[in-house]
Amino acid sequence: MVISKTNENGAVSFEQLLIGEDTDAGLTRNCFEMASGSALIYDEEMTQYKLLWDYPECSIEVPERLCVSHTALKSQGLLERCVSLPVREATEEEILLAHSAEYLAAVKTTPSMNLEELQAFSLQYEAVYFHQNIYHCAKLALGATLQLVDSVMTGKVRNGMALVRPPGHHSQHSAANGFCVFNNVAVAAHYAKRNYNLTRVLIVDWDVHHGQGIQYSFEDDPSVLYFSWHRYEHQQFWPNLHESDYNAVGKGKGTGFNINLPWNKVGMDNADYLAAFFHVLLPVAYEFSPELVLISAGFDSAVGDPEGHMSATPQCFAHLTHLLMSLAGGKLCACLNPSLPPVFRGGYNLDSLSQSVCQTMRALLGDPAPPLSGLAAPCVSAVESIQNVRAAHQQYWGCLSQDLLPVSEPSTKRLREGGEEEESNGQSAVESAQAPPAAPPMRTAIATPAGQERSSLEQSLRVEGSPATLEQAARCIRGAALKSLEDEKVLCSLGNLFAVLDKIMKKEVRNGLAVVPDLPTAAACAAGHAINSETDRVLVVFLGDEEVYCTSQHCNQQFLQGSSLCVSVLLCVPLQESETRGGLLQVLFTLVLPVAYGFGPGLVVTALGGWGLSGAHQPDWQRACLSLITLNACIDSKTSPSTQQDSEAQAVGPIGSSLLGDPAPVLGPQPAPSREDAREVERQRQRLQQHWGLVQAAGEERSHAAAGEERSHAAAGEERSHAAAGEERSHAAAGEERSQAAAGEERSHAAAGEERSHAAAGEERSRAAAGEERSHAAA
Ligand code: Q6P
Ligand code: ZN
Repeated sequence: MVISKTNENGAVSFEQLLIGEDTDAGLTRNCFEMASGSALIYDEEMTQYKLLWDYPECSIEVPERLCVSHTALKSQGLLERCVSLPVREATEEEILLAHSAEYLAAVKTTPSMNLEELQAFSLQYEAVYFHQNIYHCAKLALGATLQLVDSVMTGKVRNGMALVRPPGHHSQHSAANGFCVFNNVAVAAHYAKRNYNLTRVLIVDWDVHHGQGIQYSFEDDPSVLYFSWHRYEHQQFWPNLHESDYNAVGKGKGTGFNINLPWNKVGMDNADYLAAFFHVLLPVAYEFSPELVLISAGFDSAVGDPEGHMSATPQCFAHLTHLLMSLAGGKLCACLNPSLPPVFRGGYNLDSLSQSVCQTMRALLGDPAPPLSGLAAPCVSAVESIQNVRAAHQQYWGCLSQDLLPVSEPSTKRLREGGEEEESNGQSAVESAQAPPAAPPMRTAIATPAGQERSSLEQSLRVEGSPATLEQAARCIRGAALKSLEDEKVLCSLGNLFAVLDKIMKKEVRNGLAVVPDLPTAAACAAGHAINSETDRVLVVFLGDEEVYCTSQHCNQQFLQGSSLCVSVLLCVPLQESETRGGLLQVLFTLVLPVAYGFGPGLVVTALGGWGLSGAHQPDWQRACLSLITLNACIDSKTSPSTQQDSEAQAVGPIGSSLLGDPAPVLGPQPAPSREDAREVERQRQRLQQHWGLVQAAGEERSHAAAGEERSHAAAGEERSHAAAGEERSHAAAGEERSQAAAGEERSHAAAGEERSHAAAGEERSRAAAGEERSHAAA
């Protein structure tokens, strides 16, 4: 119910725009409990042990690993923004949560050992050394991790980071392994379960090595979901375990709660890592809905690491962190096991490791994530790994259950070759060491009803613009939609919308929110206005029900009006079944985020409508929060003015809260998407993956699942036909052609003049963006 009334100067106050059933309940920010601040736990004492004899296997595990990261945090001014917490020694009882009494007793004898004894003791285990002070340090490393868990669980801080040494994820019930003495993260998960009665803990292990120790600790435990990606190369890479492969899904009651994503090639980059998050980790993690997230944060998975040989940039870790921060109400503990210090790599100003650590800390502190490079598409080998782990888990997770994916025969074979040339040396990818520009001091601009500011969104900037004129609007949109602007109520709300946008574009605020009566028109105007103001690329996302989708169709062409510099993408995702949240999550992770990252917008306009947002269904508001937070993460110092229908004013509180950086509420375990939603998502996926590589979650076969269908999309100028033996596609828009025969595939990208061919035993890949070419000889 909306009434508009003009006052003397022609402005319509929002109080008059929004009336009726709207109550202040909708403007309450604290719809869930919130903690703030980030902890940093570190103690120099943990640098006080080192390798005392010649042991090449362990020579890279040096004390500098730790202090280098700490120094970097200090010099970037991040230390002072954190809550500093003291370390403590873990108790024996705590150690026993993940280790045997015999093992503890053995380790306890090491402080009094002489050099030969230490050496002999170390040799019972693999790739680990002992020192008189390591038992003490191992207790501090574990104690620091538990301090972090305590401060996050008690709400003293929202999240935090523990910088510890020795690391933990390889250590086992009765064995030290791979530089690790006690399994810090595994004990922390047991501890959190026991002390805080948690029933769902997520462990994300983004270290380049498989944390087999964590896997063993929770294999049959459904209350701890363990995700690890790792360099694997068909078991050729350490620790060379069969159980590190994708088919190790857990045991007994814990079946489905162990997720391994083995990388069978080196050189995995930002696109590969993000694709793993979009298509495996995030859907499963949100379905699981942890109460606490622990990251086993090794940075040997970043570019420049001599062990990992991967190519993801430090900036990528800000995004990975950000994407996990909407889980568990923001309760996130990053347990850092720093890898090699820069002295070993020729000392650039700020090396890959330090930058990765700082990027992670910045994300925890709530800074906007930096732009990412190289997001065209995951490589063939990564897609195969992703497809295989999805297939292995499809019977355990609703979000994967509609897939019916076959396990794909890897196109990479055992032999690793030709990898070297495709890796960057680390130096080039670690270009910009200078601190990113500071985020705007004020975070969110909100144009909402006057008179309701008493609510808890006081940290936002209230914005009210003068009503837009028809001429102003005509500069933003054309055609039929202009007609709807004759309504003065619409012009008034547009004035407010433009005012919010201007604040964002002048970088006075990071994001904003406006309530509008006509969603599609407002979104089109917002995009047009931004583009007119020299925003390069605008992403417009409609998330809503059928009604929103249909009404937004008519303004489709308005989004295509831009010049070559100004591109906007319109992503309409109608959901058939408005009752299930699974569908929304599916859309968000497998469609919206991949397209958003691939597009790299300068501005995101999220249009939220439908789904009964106006009703008293708090879960719906929460979903809205969630979608905004996640989108917020992917854009530079970004901005998502979300427009929404005035009938949904009650969602303003939760959404505003999200924009202000509050953590999303815990939604609880999520249902599988409905059949209808899943079908719709799949249909959209087929369409979108033609242009957006990150949408791809499986190899070529999946496009045949649709049983030899034929479609043509006139609008996008694309054509596709499937024949029994292969497929041909041409994409006018992307200037790309692809044909696949049984024995291989050839692609050429007109734009970049590149060529690829896949033979049975090898593959070639090239990325337009980077203009690079890689080739792998036949194995
Ligand atoms: C690597 C051991 C053995 C080579 C055998 C954060 C630390 C780590 C430890 C790796 C141990 N290499 N030929 O945890 O995972 O990075
Ligand atoms: Zn590692």
